[in-house]
Amino acid sequence: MTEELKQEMAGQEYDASQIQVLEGLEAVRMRPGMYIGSTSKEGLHHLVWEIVDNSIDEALAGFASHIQVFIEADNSITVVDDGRGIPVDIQEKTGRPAVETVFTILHAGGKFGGGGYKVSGGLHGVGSSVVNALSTQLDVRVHKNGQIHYQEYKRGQVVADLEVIGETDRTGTTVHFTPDPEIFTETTEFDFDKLNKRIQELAFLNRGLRISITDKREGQEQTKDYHYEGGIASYVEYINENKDVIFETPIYTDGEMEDITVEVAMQYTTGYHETVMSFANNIHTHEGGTHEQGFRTALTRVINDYARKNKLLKDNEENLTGEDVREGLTAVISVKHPNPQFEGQTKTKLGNSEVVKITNRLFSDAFSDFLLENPQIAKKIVEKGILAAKARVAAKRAREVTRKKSGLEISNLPGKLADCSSNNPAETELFIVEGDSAGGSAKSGRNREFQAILPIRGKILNVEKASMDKILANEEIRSLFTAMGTGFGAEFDVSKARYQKLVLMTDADVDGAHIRTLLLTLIYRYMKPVLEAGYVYIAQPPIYGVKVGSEIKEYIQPGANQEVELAAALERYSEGRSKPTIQRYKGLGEMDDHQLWETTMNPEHRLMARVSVDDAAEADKIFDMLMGDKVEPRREFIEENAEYSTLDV
Ligand code: TSJ
Repeated sequence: MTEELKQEMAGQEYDASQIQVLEGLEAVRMRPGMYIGSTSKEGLHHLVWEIVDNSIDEALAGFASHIQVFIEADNSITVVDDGRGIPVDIQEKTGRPAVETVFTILHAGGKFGGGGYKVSGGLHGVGSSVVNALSTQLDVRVHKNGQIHYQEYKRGQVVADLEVIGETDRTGTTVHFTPDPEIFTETTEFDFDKLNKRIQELAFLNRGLRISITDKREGQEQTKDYHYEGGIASYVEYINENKDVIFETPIYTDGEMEDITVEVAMQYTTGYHETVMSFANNIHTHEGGTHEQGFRTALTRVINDYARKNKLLKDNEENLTGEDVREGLTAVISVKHPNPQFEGQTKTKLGNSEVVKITNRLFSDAFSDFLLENPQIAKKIVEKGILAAKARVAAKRAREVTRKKSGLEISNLPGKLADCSSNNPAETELFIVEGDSAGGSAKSGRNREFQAILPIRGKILNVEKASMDKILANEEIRSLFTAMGTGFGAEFDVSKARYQKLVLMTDADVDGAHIRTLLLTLIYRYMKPVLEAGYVYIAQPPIYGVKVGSEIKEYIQPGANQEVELAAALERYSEGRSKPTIQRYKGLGEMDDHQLWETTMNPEHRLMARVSVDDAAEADKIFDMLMGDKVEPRREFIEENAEYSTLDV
């Protein structure tokens, strides 16, 4: 309590309730932000709404029809209404006139008189006493019972008792206040556009209300007067003013259930943009809430029901989605609730759960009646939704194509893939061939009908150390996944494999073994289902061929017994007229196309080893060892594999 107040109290008898009053308004001045949100420009304008809301309530109660707001030349505000006038009789509890209590007791505004409900009140739920506390001066004139009752306050404190200052032939309340620059340190200047915008909105939200704003400040004198018999239907028309609409008059419905009134106005534009605005007790619920939820559900259901009943949607066609039926929609939903619960980050989400079913039922009934009574409009609405659904499906498809292009789908087959002509994965084979020269031989030697060749060059990426996007950025790896058509990562789908044989064809030397290990590791880690399905093979180019004349009679595979097998074969063919000769094969690159076909690719002669998951796991371990930080095991591996690969798969 200030010294000033204490001194005042010392000279006068105050009862307990009056001490509370003084302390209450003093608290408002101490922490204004707690009552009006902030003391910035926002808070300053909030004062106007705290006052205007009372007149709106009087209008909603059915007693006021005209509200005027003036920005006075000195930046003070006057609000005038033609309601019953704030009661001036002495209240039992306080022994003071009701109007004085309104301005001097925190939270007392509008709570007396009973009946109806306080619809407005802003986000902070405070009243006129707060405005009084934060104004250097405030005066009220109540026109009631043929008399003009007057009282003035300074920084919330009563200047003099309520007095009669004249006669009148009307009723109503006029409040005039000057915001305190000690509180509003940022600015005390009102923004006409800001007040005007909200005043127009209040006019839309309160059908039939006349509300005006007048700027009396020098050089910017102007008046805006609003009065919408259509209420929120006019709001929808206003929003759609410069848009093409699919029917002229907005659909409008209002209803009441359990003391909750619900109004909905809506109109479709020919465009795609959705504008759904909702309000609860004239407060814009930016975050939506239960009223919007009820509306959306009803809109979707009613349109689908109508479309089905009228065969606009066939039995085999899917329902329109909420998004479909809201394309091009402009809608305003306004509910008035005796006890609104505001939730969400900015307290602009209506939380009252009963509002879902009330809004749903009231709107559903009205809207389905409307569709029945206006079949041409109904047809247009349904057709617009169907068009939106088609566009949605097409857009999804387009997105998938885009994803395929940027990703690893078959629409973007790698340039160096020599694909086969068959589309039957059960019979097709993909050869991964090390090196360009072997790749060239394989391409010309293969059976184009069912064999595809993907040459890869050099060492591929260390998939263990690389991040997912690095792996996906690697050209060799991308080529492999793209050619296989299986997708990658979470989207991997073995059933999409374009080949049910994936054949690794690498040289029988240490580099070949290394590359094969890398490939197996990649497959093990990123294509495991392909391994599990048994699709992965390793080509087994022979080390020797046993030739009689120009014909190759037998191939000898590399291995520990290769010399014994060669001798046995020579034995078998030495009985004939011409002596068998030995053909020795080195790397893949040393075979011509015909030889490569005959020895390694022709299903009639070739040997291929199917790779099991365990084999690949082993390769993966070897890979870890090769790529790991330890030098010793790596050298051992390379020495052991110097001759040819002994990776037993
Ligand atoms: F907020 C305010 F107090 F400053 C204020 C109130 C400011 C303005 C511009 C208007 C009003 C206001 C209050 N306008 N109309 C009313 N009505 C009543 O307070 C009222 C009148 C009669 C009865 C009754 O039951 O007879 C009840 C009420 C709440």
